[in-house]
Amino acid sequence: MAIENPSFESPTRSPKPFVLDIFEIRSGKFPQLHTQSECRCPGSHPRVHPLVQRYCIPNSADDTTNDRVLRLSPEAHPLNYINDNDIGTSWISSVFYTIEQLNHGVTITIDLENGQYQVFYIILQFFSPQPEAIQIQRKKQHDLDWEDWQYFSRDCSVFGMENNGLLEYPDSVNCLQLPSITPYSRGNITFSVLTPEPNRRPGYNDFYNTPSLQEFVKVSEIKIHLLGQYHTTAPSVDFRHRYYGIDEITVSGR
Ligand SMILES: [Ca+2]
Repeated sequence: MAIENPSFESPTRSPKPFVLDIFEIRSGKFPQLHTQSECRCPGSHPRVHPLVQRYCIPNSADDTTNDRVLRLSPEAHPLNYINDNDIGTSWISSVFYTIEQLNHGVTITIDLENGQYQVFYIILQFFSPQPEAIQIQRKKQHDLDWEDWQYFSRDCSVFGMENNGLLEYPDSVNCLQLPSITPYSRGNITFSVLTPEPNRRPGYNDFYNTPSLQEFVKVSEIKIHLLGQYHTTAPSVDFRHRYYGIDEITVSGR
């Protein structure tokens, strides 16, 4: 849609009273303004080009304007790259200036939308060095509280838990110990609910006769808390290396 600038005469030169000018502006056709939000256009060009969607144009510009910029910088790493089914695109967090900030970490919340699922796997594929600890929680339903689901840590005592603790019941939660050495990048961590390794989950091979396990896989929202990081917490490491990057989070369920 073309946008017209309402034209009106300057009150200093016009014999018309100033209120009439106001009236004309109010009664004119307002341009449809856009603000930068999810469209990922820069503030100077906040409107997605109506014909060529990879471009952004100024609010007041005509559809045929040549004043346009690319909608998404090829250098950008927005959060939706975390689950775009493309291992070649990565979300990258902001940089952590201090070790304390890094140890506090970030929380990623995934709303599965459209209700409740049975989730059996979560795979985290990292672009950056891996966090040293991960807490995964789930909500069975949107109106219920968060429940612990799985912990991972290089040293599970940070969560007050033992390394690779036994799973006493089908819905028990433990902390799996992460290796002391991990790749600097492109590592991955998998949470598999129904698995005999490294600790056998009671009922894993008899899912349909284990009601508590069926409850344990019900999910409507997932929260993944990343804490600390391998490789980057030595004082000699430049703080600009302290960020999280994730190529893809895969949630497998039905
Ligand atoms: Ca991706």
